[in-house]
Amino acid sequence: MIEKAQLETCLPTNIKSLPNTSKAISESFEKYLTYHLGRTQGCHSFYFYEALSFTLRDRVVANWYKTWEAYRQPNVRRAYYLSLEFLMGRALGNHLLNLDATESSREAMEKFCLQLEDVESIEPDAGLGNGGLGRLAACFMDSCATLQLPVLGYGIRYEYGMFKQAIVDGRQEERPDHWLRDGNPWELERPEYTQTVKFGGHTEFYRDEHNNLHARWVETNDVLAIPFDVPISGYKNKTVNTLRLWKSSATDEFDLEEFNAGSYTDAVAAKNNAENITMVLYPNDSSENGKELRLKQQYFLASASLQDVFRQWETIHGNNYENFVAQNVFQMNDTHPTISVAEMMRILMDKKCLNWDDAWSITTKTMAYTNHTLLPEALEKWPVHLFESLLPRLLEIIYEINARFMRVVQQKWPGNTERHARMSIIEEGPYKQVRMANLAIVGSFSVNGVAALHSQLLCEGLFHDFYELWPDKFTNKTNGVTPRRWIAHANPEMTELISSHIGEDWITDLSHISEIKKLSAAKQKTFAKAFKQVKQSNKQRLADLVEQLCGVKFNTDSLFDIQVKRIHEYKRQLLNLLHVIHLYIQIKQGNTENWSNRCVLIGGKAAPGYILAKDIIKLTNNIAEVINSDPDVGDKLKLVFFPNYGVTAMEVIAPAADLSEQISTAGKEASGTGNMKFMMNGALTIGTYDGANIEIINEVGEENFFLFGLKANEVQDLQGNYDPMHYINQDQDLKAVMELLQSAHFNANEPGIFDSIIQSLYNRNDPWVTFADFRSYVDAQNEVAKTWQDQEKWGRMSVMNTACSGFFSTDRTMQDYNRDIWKLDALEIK
Ligand code: GPQ
Repeated sequence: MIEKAQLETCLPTNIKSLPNTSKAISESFEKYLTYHLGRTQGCHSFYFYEALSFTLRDRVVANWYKTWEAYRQPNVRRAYYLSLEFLMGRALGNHLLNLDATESSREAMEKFCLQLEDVESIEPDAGLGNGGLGRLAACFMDSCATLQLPVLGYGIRYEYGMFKQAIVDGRQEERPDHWLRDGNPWELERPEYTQTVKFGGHTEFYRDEHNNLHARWVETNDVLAIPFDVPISGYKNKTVNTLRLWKSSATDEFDLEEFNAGSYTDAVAAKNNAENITMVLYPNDSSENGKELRLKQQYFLASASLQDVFRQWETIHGNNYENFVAQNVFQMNDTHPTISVAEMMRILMDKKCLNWDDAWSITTKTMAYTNHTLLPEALEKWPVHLFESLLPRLLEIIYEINARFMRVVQQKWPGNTERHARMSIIEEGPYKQVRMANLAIVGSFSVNGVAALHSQLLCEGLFHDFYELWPDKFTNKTNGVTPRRWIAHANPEMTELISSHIGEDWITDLSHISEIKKLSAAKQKTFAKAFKQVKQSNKQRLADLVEQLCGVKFNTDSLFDIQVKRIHEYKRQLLNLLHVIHLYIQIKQGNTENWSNRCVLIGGKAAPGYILAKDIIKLTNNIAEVINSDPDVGDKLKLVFFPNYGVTAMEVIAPAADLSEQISTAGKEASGTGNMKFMMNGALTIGTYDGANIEIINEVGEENFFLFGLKANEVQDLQGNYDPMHYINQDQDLKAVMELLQSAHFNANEPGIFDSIIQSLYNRNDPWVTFADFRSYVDAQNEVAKTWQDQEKWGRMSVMNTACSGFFSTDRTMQDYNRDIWKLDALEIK
C-alpha cells in the first residue's frame, strides 16, 4: 500500500505529449526493450509487443492526465458504466489506429526486421466477457472516448478471462485463460485508491449526538479492492477515458486468534478467500448462476466503484451532496451490478448520515438500468439466505425498499394480491429470493431495452406491471458496434476504398457511409468491382486461418456462410446444421444443377455446464468430418467448426463473410450485435424477424435481406400447440434430414451420442420451435444460392448493406443514451 506522506516537489504538472514519428517510436521501443525490460534480440517475442505497447502508452499518458484534470473540475457531469464484463479484445492495434501511429510504428518495427502485424498478434485478448453484453460495453467505451463524453467504466480485473476453447475429438474442452501471466502493459495499478469492501458480520444500531438512529455494519470480513486503470483513447482526439478494473486482495490484518498458536502460515493461506473474488469470470452467457462467489463479485464491483465515486466527489465537494444528482449518473449493465441500488442507500445513510428520503431521492435519480434479455432463465434471483449471511445490511435495506414500494403498488392497485406478488422485489416460495430486475427497476429513473422489438416486448410482457406504473421510465436504445474496430481496424482495405471515394468523415459519423450510394454511375461501377476484390482478399485471409486451425481448405470462390456467436439453443445453430445436412443430401442425390458452392463456418463457445450446447459442437464436428471427407461433395460444400471464437477471430471473420446467419427464434435475441458487424463489412444477412435484425431490414430494405420464419407473436401463439411431427409429415426434406441424423450416419462409431439433440427437436415443448421454421429457412437459403449465381446482383446488395449500416454505430447509440439518460456535455481536451 502507498503511504500517505507526500514530499513537496516542483514537478511539472503539464506533461508533454511525445511525437509519433517512426524515429521517436523506434528509439523508445529500443530503450524499453533494452533498459526497462532488459532484453535484446532473440528474446521471447512477447517483449517486442510489450516494448511497443509501453511506447504507445507513453503517447496516451499526457492526454490521459489532461482528461482526468478536465473531469475533475467542479460542475462536470459524469457517467459511470457499471459492468461485470468488458470484452475488450486487443488494445495495441486500437491505440495505433486512434493515435494515427500505425504507419510510423510499422516503419519503426521494420528497422528491427519486425512486421507490425506479427508484433500485434502476440497480444492476448482481454477476454473479460462472455459475448454480446461484454463486447457491447467495450464498444460503448470506445464511442464515449471518441465523442469526448466524460464516462468512466467500472469492472472487474479477472485473473482468468473467458476460457480458451480447445476441440478434442470434436468436443469442447475448456482451458484456463491466464491472460495476465506475462504482464499487461495496458494497465496502471493505482493502489493509492484502494477501497475496502465488507462481507458477513451483522448490523448494529446506535444513536448520534442528536439522538438520531443510525445503523452500522460490524464484525465484517473485509476485502481490499485495488484499482487498475486501462486507458481508452478516442479516435484522433485528445480524450483518453478510463476503464477502472478492481482486483481483490486480502487485508493485512491477520485474524491469528482464529488459529492455534503457531498457525501463522494457515492464517496467511486463509487469505486466499479474498483473492478468489476476482480470480475468474463466470463463463455463462444469458443464464443465471446462483453461486455465492458470483454474488460476491457483484457486490465487490458495486461497493468498490460507488465508494470510489464518493471518494472523488468528496475531494472536490466535501460532505455536501446537494449537487450530487446533477453531476453523477450510473448505467447498470443488466442486473449483474444492480446491488448498487442498495449499496448506494447504505453509503448515503450509514456513511454519509443522510435520512432515508434524501438517500432514496439521490439513488433513484442517479441509477439507470439496461436489460439485455427476455429469457426467463437469465433473470437473476438470489436466495435471501445467501444475502443474510453475506450482505446482511444490504438485505435490510432491500426489505425496506420493498416495503415502501409495496405501499405504492397497494395504492395504485388496492387488493390486487397477484400483481403485488409479481411486482415484489422478494419472491415468496419454498425459499425466498431477491429479484434483481425488480430491484433495478424500482431503484432507477430509466430502464431500457437494446433493440426496438426487445424494448417493446419488455413493456408488453416481462416488465408490463412496472410499465403500467411508470410508463415514462421505459425507453429503447438500439445497440451498435464501433466502426473504428469493426471497419477501420478489422478491414483496412475496405476502409481505404471507402475513404478514397467519400473522405474519412464516416469513421466518426457513420451516417456518412451512405454517401457511397450517391456516387456517379461510373464510380459506382468501379467501386463495386474494387469492393468485391477487397472481399476476395479478406476471404483469402480467413481461408488461410481456417486451413491452419481446422485443416480444411476453403475455396474463396465459394459462398462464405457464417454463424459465430455463443452456442445456445435459442440462437439455433441446430437449424443451420439441419440445412447443411439437407444440402449434403441434395449433393448425394445429384440435385446439383445451378449449384452454389458453400463454405459453412460455425463458431462459438458453450457454457461448460450446458451439455446440449456442447453436444451441438460435437455434432457440428461430426457432420463436418463426413462432409469434408466425401469425394462426392468436394468444393460444393464444406463445413468447419471454428475453434476458440472471440473478438480477435471476429476481426478476421466479419470482413470475409458473404452470408451472416442471424437465425434466432423470433422474440428471443434481445438485439444481436454480430449481425451489425457483418452488415458493415458487406455481408448479406439471412435472418428472422428478431432483435436488431428488424432494424437492419428497415435500413437496408427487405430486398437486400433474406428474411424467413415466424414472427415473435406467431412463435408465442404456437407455444402449447407446437407439434413437431406435423412439420416432419408435411416436409419430405425435413423428414430426410432427420432420418439421416437418426440413422447415426454422423456417429457410426459413437451410438446414441446425439439422442438428446434429436429429442430436443421432437419435443412438443421445444421453446425454440426449430422445425416450424425449417421450410421457410430452406426456401430462404435457396434464394441465397440463386442470388449468389448472379454475382453482380450479390455485389450490389453487398455494397448496399455497408452503405446502409450507418445507424448501427455505437456513436449513435451513445448519443441516444446521452440525450435521454446521461445528459453529459462533451468535453474537448485541449
Ligand atoms: N446478452 Cl442477459 C449477453 O451477451 N449476455 C447476457 O448475459 C445477456 C444478454 C446479449 C444478448 O443476448 C444480445 O441479444 C445483445 O445483443 C447483447 O447482450 C448486447 O445487448
